[in-house]
Amino acid sequence: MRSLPADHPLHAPKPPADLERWVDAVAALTEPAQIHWCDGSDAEAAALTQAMLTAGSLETLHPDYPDCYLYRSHPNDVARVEHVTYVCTHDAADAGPNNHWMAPADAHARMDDLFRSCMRGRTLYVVPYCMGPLDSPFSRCGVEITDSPYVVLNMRLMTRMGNAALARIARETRFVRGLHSTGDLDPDRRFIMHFPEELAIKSFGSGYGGNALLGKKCHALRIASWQAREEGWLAEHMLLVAITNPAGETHYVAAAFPSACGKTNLAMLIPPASMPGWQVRTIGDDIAWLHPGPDGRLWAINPEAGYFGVAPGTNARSNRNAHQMVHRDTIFTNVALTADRKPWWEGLEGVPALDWRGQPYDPTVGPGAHPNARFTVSAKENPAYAQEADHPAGVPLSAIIFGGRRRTLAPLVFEGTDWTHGVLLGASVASETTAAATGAVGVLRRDPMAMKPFCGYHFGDYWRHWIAVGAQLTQPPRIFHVNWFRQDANGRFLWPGFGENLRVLSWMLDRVAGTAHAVDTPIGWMPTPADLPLDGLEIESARLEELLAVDTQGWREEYARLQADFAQYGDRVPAELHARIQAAVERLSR
Ligand code: GTP
Ligand code: SPV
Ligand code: MN
Repeated sequence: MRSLPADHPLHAPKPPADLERWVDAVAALTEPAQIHWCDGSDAEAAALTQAMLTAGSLETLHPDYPDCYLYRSHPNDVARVEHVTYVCTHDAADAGPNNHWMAPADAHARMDDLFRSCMRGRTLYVVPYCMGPLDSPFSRCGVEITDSPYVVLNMRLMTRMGNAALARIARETRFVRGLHSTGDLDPDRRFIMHFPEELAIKSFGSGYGGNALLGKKCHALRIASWQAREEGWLAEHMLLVAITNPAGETHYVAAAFPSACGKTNLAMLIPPASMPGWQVRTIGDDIAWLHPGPDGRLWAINPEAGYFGVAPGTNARSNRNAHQMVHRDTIFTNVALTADRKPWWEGLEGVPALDWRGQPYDPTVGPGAHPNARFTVSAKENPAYAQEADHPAGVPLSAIIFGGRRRTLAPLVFEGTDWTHGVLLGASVASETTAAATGAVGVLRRDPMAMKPFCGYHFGDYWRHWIAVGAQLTQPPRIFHVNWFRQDANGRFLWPGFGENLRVLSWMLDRVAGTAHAVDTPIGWMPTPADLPLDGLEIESARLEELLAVDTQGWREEYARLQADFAQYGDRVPAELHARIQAAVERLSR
């Protein structure tokens, strides 16, 4: 007798009783026409895709894009909605000034009102998933209940979804419960609620990625950051990358940049032709879970299995790997279309025929693709995929990089003098807002550790926890701050960025090895232009000087702003951070 394929539905493990009870209770509240337990199989994905094509909610693309589809979301539902995202803890103080807060009982009541009967005529999908390798002790499971087949197809690419995850859930006792409905897409009836004390999420009224793919920001950052503090680890908005130098030595680096500020690009970096022998491979592009290891190093896993990446700006020059990657098995959301139905966005050649709303393209009306148009694709499609992404123990970090999008002040790169100073570098990240969240774009705001929208508890407690984790490390990663986004008076970027960023990474790895020179400045250690490997790069020396200068008056003002920003977190801010600011200010005043 032939054995069944591994993903055959007959292999479905028996769900634990409390999961079945929860599904029954949700079904009683939401009244779906039917219930479907997702097994994660190819056949299931094909059937869902076919149903969406028939319904007209997915569209096929040019034959050069096999198994790729276009999805257009509601025009009012194109980004994360931070103003209606809540952390609902019993004590409001625990959520911190960095989160919107609602009492758990009130939040449940309000959400249950919205969910009542909301799935009539729809299918309720039960989506078991695992964040992280299925056999890793660091991974955590969840179940998302949703009425959106688009969410199911995305969760299948972004997580280890289906029977294998359900089998782990059946073995373990704890899983995160995420309840999602697209609802009626009324922005006034849209809420994303987190209950970290209950390991629960309720999301209503949006189908957009960060609001609706509950394994991602809701579970793997907001809920996980809370769990991580209780359990002694860190859940971070970080890419993970393996960098091999010409000598064949591999270092693992994590980097936190705010949304749409370059994580996917750095994670998939292509070395410039003038740096032969370097190799960069991707472990993750958005989220990293960090654990202090018994060896005193900090170990990292990527809890995700795919990328939900920014499409605009992606092209063969800026990111050849990503450009190749999104030519098969990809879901495109809110991109434009060429006349022959190829996906199009700003940064690609030519002009589209239809814009992201499906209207004839008119450049006077707006961009072709939505600025937050995204691609969803399995990480396995990445030509630079690192096998280490599947290692249950993760990878040991040599360096952590923080960065923001800042036209002025922040230099190209500087280095923390030790772990605690590195925590200050992270806590002081500020960045111009992007289209990844609704609201004004280009406004400078403080975004500590790139976690402003994602930290599930009080920032003061979070920085304290960061310092406590560092205290356990005998071989901590070095911590750096970068800014790829400095501009000249004409609004031109001073630094070429993208692949050329490897020059800065090379200096960092030499710092890790103890071989690179740096200058001791009031803000941290900095390279001089001569310390960076710049062979093969044409850049005026005046620009380099500007990129690597410390503006004394500007930094005095910056630290004053930082102190004012920290003041809102009161006495939960670790005294060590105040002391480090004070020390820097004194040096700047000498
Ligand atoms: P999320 O998925 O939203 O968390 O964002 P991300 O950090 O992964 O953003 P991504 O890498 O997709 O960056 C998107 C934007 O940053 C695009 O507009 C890119 O063109 C721009 N970008 C990335 N790297 C660089 C760089 O080195 N220099 C410049 N000037 N722009 C960059
Ligand atoms: C971000 O906004 O940081 C993203 C996209 O990575 S989303 O998953 O929508 O949050
Ligand atoms: Mn992100």
